[in-house]
Amino acid sequence: MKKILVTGAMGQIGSELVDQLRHTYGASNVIATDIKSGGQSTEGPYETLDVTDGERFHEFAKKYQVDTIMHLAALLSAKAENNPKFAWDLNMGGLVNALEVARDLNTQFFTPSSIGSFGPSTPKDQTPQDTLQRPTTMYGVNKVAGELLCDYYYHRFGLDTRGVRFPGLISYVTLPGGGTTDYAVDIYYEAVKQQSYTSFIAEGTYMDMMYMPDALNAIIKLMETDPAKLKHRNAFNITAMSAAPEDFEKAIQAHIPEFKLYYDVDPARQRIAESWPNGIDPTAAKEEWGFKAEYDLAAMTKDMLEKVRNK
Ligand code: VAH
Repeated sequence: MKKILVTGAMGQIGSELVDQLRHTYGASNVIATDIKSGGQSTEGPYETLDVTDGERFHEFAKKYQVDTIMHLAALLSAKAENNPKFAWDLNMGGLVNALEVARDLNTQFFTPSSIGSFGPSTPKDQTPQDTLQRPTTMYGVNKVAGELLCDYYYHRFGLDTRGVRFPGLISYVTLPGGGTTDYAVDIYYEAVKQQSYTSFIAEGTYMDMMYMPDALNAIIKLMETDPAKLKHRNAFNITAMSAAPEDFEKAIQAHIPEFKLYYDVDPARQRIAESWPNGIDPTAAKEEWGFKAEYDLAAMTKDMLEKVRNK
């Protein structure tokens, strides 16, 4: 990877990934793009790009002669359920544009899938790398179709496509927008602000979670791995922890003893959460490219509370 174009650069992952890539590969070698105009915290090229505009996408990739495309622009699970047709157009239209640009310029390609690509008939515990995927959300349909599309471009055109199935990501730089796991971010802000939080996800609802530094390191490590080592290409299961709201409550109370967690369950997002696994098996990622998460719930909570307090 030498010249990288990132879509969705103003999003929860993109905003931090661009900074980390710029520190690693040089600011001028990382072209940040997003539908929002506005630029990045660290200096470097920025272009306003709607990924459903294939022409413009192609124009920027050629202009900067990129050798890698990291496609992050997408609508997340809860928002996608409220606007399924738009989610299809953005998530699938944007992805096929990204893959076509990558094919034309023969770049390396990364796009994330999600634990959202699994459904209620998927084994819920230690969810295998290769298993039944019948998601019941538009986001999940987009993610399964995306995994298959990326595999197709690899087998049909030899495109070097790679991806991971992200768990819920927790971060303090940019708030997530429209996800089902967003409660796990909001809880830290509310704990600092008012020592209490009302969760829209019910007690006892386990989902995979990961701290953003581990997510960013996983992307870069996967992309830098010798392709000969990869038996899978896209959609590696990766996770750092399986946690429910009460686990976050306990972890926060170790720092803020008076913290109180209440519940006001949102049926729509609860339904999405219950269709996803309790915990997935990341063995393939560990074996094929040395995936390792550094942060467990306690370490993440300590760092998140510090960072949110300083924000
Ligand atoms: C969402 N944060 O909630 C995203 C992610 C696994 C969850 O895909 O939609």
